[in-house]
Amino acid sequence: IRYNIYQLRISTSWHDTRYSIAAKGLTGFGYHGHIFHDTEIFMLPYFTYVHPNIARNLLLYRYHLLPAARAKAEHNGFKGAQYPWESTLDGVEATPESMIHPESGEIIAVLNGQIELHITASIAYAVGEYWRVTGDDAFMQDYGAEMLLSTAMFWASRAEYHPERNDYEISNVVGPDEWHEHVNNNAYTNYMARWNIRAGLHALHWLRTTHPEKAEELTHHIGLSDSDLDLMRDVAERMRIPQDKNTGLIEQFDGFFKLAPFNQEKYKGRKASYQAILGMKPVQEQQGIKQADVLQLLTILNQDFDLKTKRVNWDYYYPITDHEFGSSLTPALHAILACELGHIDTAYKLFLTGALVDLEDLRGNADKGIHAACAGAVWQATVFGFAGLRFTDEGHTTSPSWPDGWTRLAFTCFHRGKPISIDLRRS
Ligand code: IFM
Repeated sequence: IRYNIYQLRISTSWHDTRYSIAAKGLTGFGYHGHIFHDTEIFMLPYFTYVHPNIARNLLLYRYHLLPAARAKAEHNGFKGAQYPWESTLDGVEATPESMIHPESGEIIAVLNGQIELHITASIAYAVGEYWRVTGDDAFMQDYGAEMLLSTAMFWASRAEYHPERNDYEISNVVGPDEWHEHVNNNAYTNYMARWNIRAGLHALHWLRTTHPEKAEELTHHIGLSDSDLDLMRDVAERMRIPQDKNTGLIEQFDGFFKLAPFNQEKYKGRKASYQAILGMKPVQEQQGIKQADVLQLLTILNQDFDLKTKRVNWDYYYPITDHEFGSSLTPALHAILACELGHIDTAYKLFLTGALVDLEDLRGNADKGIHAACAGAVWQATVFGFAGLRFTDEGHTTSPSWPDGWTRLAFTCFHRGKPISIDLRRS
Protein backbone atom coordinates (compact mmCIF):
# COMPACT_ATOMS: atom_id res chain seq x y z
CA ILE A 1 0.00 0.00 0.00
CA ARG A 2 2.80 2.39 0.91
CA TYR A 3 4.55 1.70 -2.39
CA ASN A 4 1.40 2.64 -4.30
CA ILE A 5 0.85 5.78 -2.24
CA TYR A 6 4.48 6.71 -2.83
CA GLN A 7 3.94 6.45 -6.59
CA LEU A 8 0.95 8.78 -6.40
CA ARG A 9 2.69 11.24 -4.17
CA ILE A 10 5.93 11.60 -6.16
CA SER A 11 3.98 12.41 -9.33
CA THR A 12 2.57 15.66 -7.98
CA SER A 13 3.64 19.12 -7.02
CA TRP A 14 2.74 20.99 -3.87
CA HIS A 15 2.25 24.28 -5.74
CA ASP A 16 2.16 23.87 -9.48
CA THR A 17 -1.24 23.82 -11.20
CA ARG A 18 -0.03 23.56 -14.80
CA TYR A 19 0.00 19.80 -15.05
CA SER A 20 -1.62 16.66 -13.80
CA ILE A 21 -0.58 13.02 -13.39
CA ALA A 22 0.07 10.96 -16.51
CA ALA A 23 -1.10 7.34 -16.80
CA LYS A 24 2.48 6.26 -16.03
CA GLY A 25 3.26 9.09 -13.65
CA LEU A 26 6.81 10.26 -14.30
CA THR A 27 8.23 6.78 -14.56
CA GLY A 28 8.10 5.73 -18.22
CA PHE A 29 7.18 6.47 -21.80
CA GLY A 30 3.97 4.42 -21.96
CA TYR A 31 1.08 6.59 -23.22
CA HIS A 32 3.58 9.40 -23.93
CA GLY A 33 2.93 11.20 -20.66
CA HIS A 34 -0.73 11.70 -21.51
CA ILE A 35 -3.39 12.30 -18.90
CA PHE A 36 -6.66 10.28 -18.88
CA HIS A 37 -9.70 9.74 -16.65
CA ASP A 38 -7.19 7.68 -14.63
CA THR A 39 -6.44 10.85 -12.67
CA GLU A 40 -9.95 11.99 -11.80
CA ILE A 41 -11.60 8.62 -11.16
CA PHE A 42 -8.75 6.52 -9.82
CA MET A 43 -6.09 8.80 -8.30
CA LEU A 44 -7.89 11.94 -7.20
CA PRO A 45 -9.84 10.36 -4.34
CA TYR A 46 -6.52 9.75 -2.55
CA PHE A 47 -5.56 13.42 -2.89
CA THR A 48 -9.04 14.73 -2.11
CA TYR A 49 -9.15 12.75 1.13
CA VAL A 50 -5.51 12.97 2.18
CA HIS A 51 -3.86 15.98 0.47
CA PRO A 52 -6.73 18.28 -0.53
CA ASN A 53 -4.39 21.07 -1.62
CA ILE A 54 -2.85 18.74 -4.23
CA ALA A 55 -6.33 17.65 -5.35
CA ARG A 56 -7.09 21.32 -5.88
CA ASN A 57 -3.94 21.75 -7.99
CA LEU A 58 -4.91 18.77 -10.13
CA LEU A 59 -8.40 20.18 -10.68
CA LEU A 60 -6.95 23.59 -11.54
CA TYR A 61 -4.94 21.92 -14.29
CA ARG A 62 -8.30 21.04 -15.89
CA TYR A 63 -9.72 24.48 -15.12
CA HIS A 64 -6.86 26.17 -17.01
CA LEU A 65 -7.65 23.99 -20.01
CA LEU A 66 -11.33 24.94 -20.26
CA PRO A 67 -10.66 27.10 -23.36
CA ALA A 68 -9.34 24.04 -25.23
CA ALA A 69 -12.30 21.97 -24.00
CA ARG A 70 -14.67 24.67 -25.25
CA ALA A 71 -12.93 24.65 -28.60
CA LYS A 72 -13.28 20.87 -28.84
CA ALA A 73 -17.03 21.08 -28.08
CA GLU A 74 -17.50 23.84 -30.64
CA HIS A 75 -15.48 21.99 -33.26
CA ASN A 76 -17.80 19.00 -32.80
CA GLY A 77 -20.93 21.17 -33.01
CA PHE A 78 -21.76 21.24 -29.29
CA LYS A 79 -22.02 23.81 -26.56
CA GLY A 80 -20.04 24.06 -23.34
CA ALA A 81 -16.77 22.23 -22.70
CA GLN A 82 -15.77 18.78 -23.92
CA TYR A 83 -12.51 17.57 -22.41
CA PRO A 84 -10.08 15.51 -24.51
CA TRP A 85 -9.78 11.79 -23.86
CA GLU A 86 -5.98 12.19 -23.70
CA SER A 87 -4.62 15.50 -22.48
CA THR A 88 -1.22 17.18 -22.30
CA LEU A 89 -0.10 20.71 -21.50
CA ASP A 90 -2.41 22.56 -23.88
CA GLY A 91 -5.60 20.50 -23.39
CA VAL A 92 -5.96 19.79 -27.11
CA GLU A 93 -7.09 16.24 -27.94
CA ALA A 94 -3.89 14.16 -27.96
CA THR A 95 -5.24 10.65 -28.57
CA PRO A 96 -3.43 9.02 -31.51
CA GLU A 97 -5.69 7.99 -34.39
CA SER A 98 -4.30 4.49 -34.73
CA MET A 99 -1.82 2.17 -33.05
CA ILE A 100 -0.21 -1.24 -33.27
CA HIS A 101 -1.92 -3.46 -30.73
CA PRO A 102 0.79 -4.38 -28.18
CA GLU A 103 -0.34 -8.02 -27.96
CA SER A 104 -1.82 -8.95 -31.34
CA GLY A 105 0.31 -6.75 -33.60
CA GLU A 106 -2.85 -5.65 -35.48
CA ILE A 107 -3.04 -2.02 -36.62
CA ILE A 108 -6.16 -0.74 -34.96
CA ALA A 109 -8.01 2.53 -35.20
CA VAL A 110 -8.08 4.40 -31.90
CA LEU A 111 -11.54 5.94 -31.65
CA ASN A 112 -11.30 7.10 -28.06
CA GLY A 113 -10.40 10.70 -28.89
CA GLN A 114 -13.56 10.98 -30.94
CA ILE A 115 -16.11 8.93 -29.05
CA GLU A 116 -14.94 8.04 -25.53
CA LEU A 117 -16.87 10.90 -24.00
CA HIS A 118 -17.22 9.97 -20.34
CA ILE A 119 -13.95 11.76 -19.44
CA THR A 120 -15.88 15.05 -19.39
CA ALA A 121 -18.20 13.73 -16.68
CA SER A 122 -15.24 12.16 -14.82
CA ILE A 123 -13.71 15.60 -14.41
CA ALA A 124 -17.02 17.06 -13.23
CA TYR A 125 -17.39 14.15 -10.81
CA ALA A 126 -13.94 14.86 -9.35
CA VAL A 127 -14.91 18.51 -8.85
CA GLY A 128 -18.14 17.44 -7.12
CA GLU A 129 -16.33 14.97 -4.87
CA TYR A 130 -13.67 17.55 -3.99
CA TRP A 131 -16.38 20.00 -2.95
CA ARG A 132 -18.37 17.40 -1.00
CA VAL A 133 -15.32 16.15 0.91
CA THR A 134 -13.41 19.39 1.48
CA GLY A 135 -16.24 21.93 1.61
CA ASP A 136 -13.94 24.32 -0.30
CA ASP A 137 -16.59 26.89 -1.27
CA ALA A 138 -13.96 29.37 -2.49
CA PHE A 139 -12.80 26.86 -5.09
CA MET A 140 -16.39 26.29 -6.20
CA GLN A 141 -17.10 29.96 -6.45
CA ASP A 142 -13.97 30.77 -8.46
CA TYR A 143 -13.51 27.63 -10.58
CA GLY A 144 -15.66 24.59 -9.77
CA ALA A 145 -19.04 26.04 -10.68
CA GLU A 146 -17.71 27.10 -14.07
CA MET A 147 -16.34 23.60 -14.70
CA LEU A 148 -19.57 21.90 -13.64
CA LEU A 149 -21.78 24.19 -15.69
CA SER A 150 -19.61 24.22 -18.81
CA THR A 151 -19.45 20.41 -18.86
CA ALA A 152 -23.20 20.17 -18.12
CA MET A 153 -23.86 22.39 -21.15
CA PHE A 154 -21.84 20.01 -23.28
CA TRP A 155 -23.93 17.00 -22.23
CA ALA A 156 -27.25 18.78 -22.72
CA SER A 157 -26.30 19.71 -26.27
CA ARG A 158 -24.75 16.28 -27.01
CA ALA A 159 -27.82 14.28 -25.90
CA GLU A 160 -30.26 13.50 -28.71
CA TYR A 161 -34.02 13.65 -28.24
CA HIS A 162 -35.79 10.42 -29.18
CA PRO A 163 -39.40 11.34 -30.08
CA GLU A 164 -40.93 7.82 -29.95
CA ARG A 165 -39.59 7.13 -26.49
CA ASN A 166 -39.77 10.75 -25.36
CA ASP A 167 -36.34 10.47 -23.82
CA TYR A 168 -32.79 11.56 -24.53
CA GLU A 169 -30.06 9.22 -25.66
CA ILE A 170 -26.34 9.41 -26.28
CA SER A 171 -25.41 7.40 -29.32
CA ASN A 172 -22.13 6.27 -30.85
CA VAL A 173 -19.76 6.17 -27.89
CA VAL A 174 -17.15 3.98 -26.23
CA GLY A 175 -17.73 3.38 -22.53
CA PRO A 176 -15.01 2.47 -20.01
CA ASP A 177 -15.07 -1.06 -21.52
CA GLU A 178 -13.12 -0.13 -24.62
CA TRP A 179 -13.67 -3.44 -26.37
CA HIS A 180 -17.16 -2.39 -27.48
CA GLU A 181 -17.11 0.58 -29.82
CA HIS A 182 -19.84 2.67 -31.47
CA VAL A 183 -22.40 1.71 -28.87
CA ASN A 184 -25.61 3.55 -28.02
CA ASN A 185 -26.64 4.52 -24.52
CA ASN A 186 -23.67 3.22 -22.59
CA ALA A 187 -25.19 3.21 -19.10
CA TYR A 188 -22.02 4.60 -17.49
CA THR A 189 -21.82 7.52 -19.93
CA ASN A 190 -25.54 8.36 -19.74
CA TYR A 191 -25.73 8.11 -15.96
CA MET A 192 -22.57 10.17 -15.44
CA ALA A 193 -23.79 12.74 -17.98
CA ARG A 194 -27.04 13.06 -16.05
CA TRP A 195 -25.09 13.33 -12.80
CA ASN A 196 -22.96 16.06 -14.39
CA ILE A 197 -25.97 18.07 -15.53
CA ARG A 198 -27.61 17.83 -12.11
CA ALA A 199 -24.34 18.86 -10.44
CA GLY A 200 -24.12 21.88 -12.76
CA LEU A 201 -27.68 22.93 -11.94
CA HIS A 202 -27.03 22.46 -8.24
CA ALA A 203 -23.83 24.54 -8.40
CA LEU A 204 -25.68 27.34 -10.17
CA HIS A 205 -28.48 27.29 -7.61
CA TRP A 206 -25.87 27.43 -4.82
CA LEU A 207 -24.00 30.29 -6.48
CA ARG A 208 -27.21 32.26 -7.09
CA THR A 209 -28.11 31.87 -3.43
CA THR A 210 -24.70 32.61 -1.93
CA HIS A 211 -23.03 34.95 -4.45
CA PRO A 212 -25.69 36.27 -6.86
CA GLU A 213 -23.37 38.77 -8.58
CA LYS A 214 -20.83 35.99 -9.22
CA ALA A 215 -23.60 33.77 -10.66
CA GLU A 216 -24.64 36.57 -13.00
CA GLU A 217 -21.07 37.12 -14.13
CA LEU A 218 -20.53 33.40 -14.71
CA THR A 219 -23.68 32.78 -16.76
CA HIS A 220 -22.72 35.75 -18.91
CA HIS A 221 -19.11 34.56 -19.27
CA ILE A 222 -20.06 31.04 -20.42
CA GLY A 223 -23.08 32.15 -22.49
CA LEU A 224 -25.61 30.17 -20.47
CA SER A 225 -29.14 31.18 -21.46
CA ASP A 226 -32.52 30.34 -19.91
CA SER A 227 -33.25 28.00 -22.80
CA ASP A 228 -29.95 26.18 -22.14
CA LEU A 229 -31.07 25.74 -18.55
CA ASP A 230 -34.49 24.44 -19.62
CA LEU A 231 -32.80 21.94 -21.89
CA MET A 232 -30.44 20.85 -19.11
CA ARG A 233 -33.41 20.20 -16.79
CA ASP A 234 -35.26 18.27 -19.48
CA VAL A 235 -32.27 16.11 -20.40
CA ALA A 236 -31.58 15.37 -16.72
CA GLU A 237 -35.23 14.40 -16.28
CA ARG A 238 -35.47 12.12 -19.32
CA MET A 239 -32.00 10.70 -19.88
CA ARG A 240 -32.22 7.08 -21.00
CA ILE A 241 -30.74 4.70 -18.41
CA PRO A 242 -31.00 1.09 -19.61
CA GLN A 243 -31.98 -0.66 -16.36
CA ASP A 244 -34.53 -3.36 -15.57
CA LYS A 245 -36.93 -1.81 -13.05
CA ASN A 246 -37.69 -5.10 -11.31
CA THR A 247 -34.28 -6.70 -11.00
CA GLY A 248 -32.10 -3.56 -11.05
CA LEU A 249 -29.86 -5.13 -13.70
CA ILE A 250 -28.28 -2.47 -15.87
CA GLU A 251 -27.56 -3.21 -19.53
CA GLN A 252 -24.06 -1.96 -20.33
CA PHE A 253 -25.39 -0.44 -23.57
CA ASP A 254 -28.33 -0.97 -25.92
CA GLY A 255 -28.15 -4.52 -27.24
CA PHE A 256 -25.42 -5.78 -24.89
CA PHE A 257 -27.60 -8.60 -23.57
CA LYS A 258 -28.19 -9.81 -27.14
CA LEU A 259 -24.48 -10.37 -27.76
CA ALA A 260 -23.14 -13.92 -27.56
CA PRO A 261 -22.68 -15.04 -23.94
CA PHE A 262 -19.11 -15.20 -22.72
CA ASN A 263 -17.55 -18.04 -20.77
CA GLN A 264 -14.16 -17.30 -19.17
CA GLU A 265 -13.73 -20.98 -18.22
CA LYS A 266 -13.09 -21.83 -21.87
CA TYR A 267 -9.87 -19.80 -21.82
CA LYS A 268 -8.30 -21.11 -18.61
CA GLY A 269 -4.49 -20.91 -18.60
CA ARG A 270 -4.41 -18.19 -21.28
CA LYS A 271 -1.45 -15.79 -21.45
CA ALA A 272 -3.11 -12.83 -23.15
CA SER A 273 -6.29 -10.75 -23.07
CA TYR A 274 -9.47 -12.03 -24.70
CA GLN A 275 -9.15 -9.28 -27.25
CA ALA A 276 -5.67 -10.48 -28.26
CA ILE A 277 -6.82 -14.10 -28.43
CA LEU A 278 -10.05 -13.49 -30.30
CA GLY A 279 -9.20 -10.38 -32.37
CA MET A 280 -10.95 -7.05 -32.33
CA LYS A 281 -14.16 -7.91 -34.22
CA PRO A 282 -15.07 -11.22 -32.54
CA VAL A 283 -14.53 -9.71 -29.11
CA GLN A 284 -17.06 -7.03 -29.98
CA GLU A 285 -19.66 -9.64 -30.80
CA GLN A 286 -19.44 -11.22 -27.34
CA GLN A 287 -20.16 -10.09 -23.83
CA GLY A 288 -16.60 -10.41 -22.48
CA ILE A 289 -15.47 -6.99 -21.22
CA LYS A 290 -12.12 -5.33 -20.75
CA GLN A 291 -12.72 -3.51 -17.47
CA ALA A 292 -15.36 -2.35 -15.00
CA ASP A 293 -18.05 -0.35 -16.74
CA VAL A 294 -21.44 -0.82 -15.02
CA LEU A 295 -19.55 -1.88 -11.88
CA GLN A 296 -17.41 1.27 -12.02
CA LEU A 297 -20.63 3.29 -12.00
CA LEU A 298 -21.97 1.41 -8.97
CA THR A 299 -18.64 1.94 -7.20
CA ILE A 300 -18.11 5.63 -7.73
CA LEU A 301 -21.77 6.63 -7.27
CA ASN A 302 -22.06 4.15 -4.45
CA GLN A 303 -24.77 6.02 -2.55
CA ASP A 304 -27.13 6.02 -5.57
CA PHE A 305 -27.61 2.24 -5.60
CA ASP A 306 -28.99 -0.25 -3.09
CA LEU A 307 -27.38 -3.55 -2.17
CA LYS A 308 -29.78 -5.61 -4.29
CA THR A 309 -28.84 -3.61 -7.41
CA LYS A 310 -25.14 -3.93 -6.61
CA ARG A 311 -25.46 -7.69 -6.10
CA VAL A 312 -27.40 -8.43 -9.28
CA ASN A 313 -24.98 -6.40 -11.39
CA TRP A 314 -21.93 -7.86 -9.69
CA ASP A 315 -23.20 -11.38 -10.36
CA TYR A 316 -23.67 -10.53 -14.02
CA TYR A 317 -20.59 -8.47 -14.84
CA TYR A 318 -17.87 -9.78 -12.53
CA PRO A 319 -17.62 -13.19 -14.26
CA ILE A 320 -17.40 -11.70 -17.77
CA THR A 321 -14.63 -9.17 -17.01
CA ASP A 322 -11.00 -9.81 -18.02
CA HIS A 323 -9.44 -9.20 -14.60
CA GLU A 324 -6.11 -10.67 -15.59
CA PHE A 325 -5.17 -9.16 -18.95
CA GLY A 326 -7.84 -6.51 -19.53
CA SER A 327 -7.15 -3.11 -18.03
CA SER A 328 -4.94 -2.71 -14.97
CA LEU A 329 -7.27 0.01 -13.74
CA THR A 330 -10.10 -2.02 -12.33
CA PRO A 331 -9.16 -5.19 -10.39
CA ALA A 332 -8.40 -3.18 -7.25
CA LEU A 333 -11.41 -0.93 -7.83
CA HIS A 334 -13.65 -4.03 -7.96
CA ALA A 335 -12.45 -4.83 -4.43
CA ILE A 336 -14.64 -2.01 -3.05
CA LEU A 337 -17.88 -3.61 -4.23
CA ALA A 338 -16.57 -7.07 -3.36
CA CYS A 339 -16.12 -5.94 0.27
CA GLU A 340 -19.56 -4.39 0.36
CA LEU A 341 -21.11 -7.60 -0.93
CA GLY A 342 -19.18 -9.75 1.54
CA HIS A 343 -16.84 -11.42 -1.01
CA ILE A 344 -13.75 -10.81 1.12
CA ASP A 345 -11.52 -13.49 -0.41
CA THR A 346 -12.26 -12.21 -3.89
CA ALA A 347 -11.69 -8.65 -2.71
CA TYR A 348 -8.29 -9.55 -1.32
CA LYS A 349 -7.29 -11.40 -4.49
CA LEU A 350 -8.28 -8.38 -6.61
CA PHE A 351 -6.53 -6.03 -4.23
CA LEU A 352 -3.25 -8.00 -4.56
CA THR A 353 -3.59 -8.05 -8.35
CA GLY A 354 -3.54 -4.26 -8.12
CA ALA A 355 -1.06 -3.80 -5.29
CA LEU A 356 1.60 -5.99 -6.93
CA VAL A 357 1.08 -5.01 -10.56
CA ASP A 358 4.39 -3.15 -10.72
CA LEU A 359 6.28 -4.66 -7.78
CA GLU A 360 5.97 -8.10 -9.37
CA ASP A 361 5.49 -6.86 -12.93
CA LEU A 362 2.31 -8.94 -13.15
CA ARG A 363 1.50 -7.72 -16.66
CA GLY A 364 5.03 -7.83 -18.00
CA ASN A 365 4.89 -4.17 -19.06
CA ALA A 366 6.31 -2.28 -16.07
CA ASP A 367 9.22 -1.25 -18.33
CA LYS A 368 6.77 1.22 -19.93
CA GLY A 369 6.14 2.81 -16.55
CA ILE A 370 4.08 2.19 -13.45
CA HIS A 371 0.29 1.86 -13.46
CA ALA A 372 -0.70 5.07 -11.68
CA ALA A 373 -4.49 4.58 -11.85
CA CYS A 374 -4.05 1.17 -10.31
CA ALA A 375 -2.02 2.75 -7.49
CA GLY A 376 -4.98 5.05 -6.80
CA ALA A 377 -7.38 2.09 -6.91
CA VAL A 378 -5.23 0.27 -4.33
CA TRP A 379 -5.64 3.18 -1.92
CA GLN A 380 -9.39 3.27 -2.62
CA ALA A 381 -9.68 -0.50 -2.09
CA THR A 382 -7.99 -0.11 1.29
CA VAL A 383 -9.96 2.86 2.55
CA PHE A 384 -13.37 2.54 0.84
CA GLY A 385 -13.21 -1.26 0.52
CA PHE A 386 -11.53 -2.90 3.51
CA ALA A 387 -12.14 -0.01 5.95
CA GLY A 388 -15.52 0.81 4.35
CA LEU A 389 -15.05 4.55 4.97
CA ARG A 390 -17.89 6.81 3.80
CA PHE A 391 -18.19 10.55 4.33
CA THR A 392 -21.74 11.80 4.64
CA ASP A 393 -23.22 15.18 5.55
CA GLU A 394 -23.41 14.01 9.14
CA GLY A 395 -19.80 12.87 9.42
CA HIS A 396 -18.21 9.54 8.63
CA THR A 397 -18.89 5.84 8.99
CA THR A 398 -16.68 2.79 8.61
CA SER A 399 -17.60 -0.80 7.93
CA PRO A 400 -14.48 -2.95 7.99
CA SER A 401 -13.97 -6.19 6.06
CA TRP A 402 -10.91 -8.09 7.26
CA PRO A 403 -8.85 -10.24 4.92
CA ASP A 404 -7.14 -13.18 6.63
CA GLY A 405 -4.23 -12.02 8.76
CA TRP A 406 -5.19 -8.33 8.88
CA THR A 407 -5.65 -7.13 12.44
CA ARG A 408 -5.52 -3.36 12.24
CA LEU A 409 -6.12 -0.59 9.73
CA ALA A 410 -5.17 2.98 10.64
CA PHE A 411 -5.00 6.12 8.52
CA THR A 412 -5.90 9.81 8.49
CA CYS A 413 -8.17 11.62 6.06
CA PHE A 414 -9.50 15.17 5.97
CA HIS A 415 -13.19 15.98 6.08
CA ARG A 416 -14.13 19.62 5.48
CA GLY A 417 -10.70 20.74 6.68
CA LYS A 418 -10.61 18.60 9.82
CA PRO A 419 -8.31 15.59 10.19
CA ILE A 420 -10.19 12.36 10.88
CA SER A 421 -8.02 9.62 12.35
CA ILE A 422 -9.38 6.16 11.75
CA ASP A 423 -7.94 3.29 13.78
CA LEU A 424 -9.79 0.02 13.25
CA ARG A 425 -8.90 -3.07 15.24
CA ARG A 426 -10.13 -6.50 14.33
CA SER A 427 -10.75 -7.35 17.98
O1 IFM B 1 -7.62 5.38 -19.29
C1 IFM B 1 -7.24 4.05 -19.49
C2 IFM B 1 -8.41 3.29 -20.06
O2 IFM B 1 -9.51 3.29 -19.16
C3 IFM B 1 -8.03 1.88 -20.38
N1 IFM B 1 -6.89 1.87 -21.31
C4 IFM B 1 -5.74 2.54 -20.76
C5 IFM B 1 -6.03 3.99 -20.38
C6 IFM B 1 -4.79 4.64 -19.75
O3 IFM B 1 -4.46 4.01 -18.55
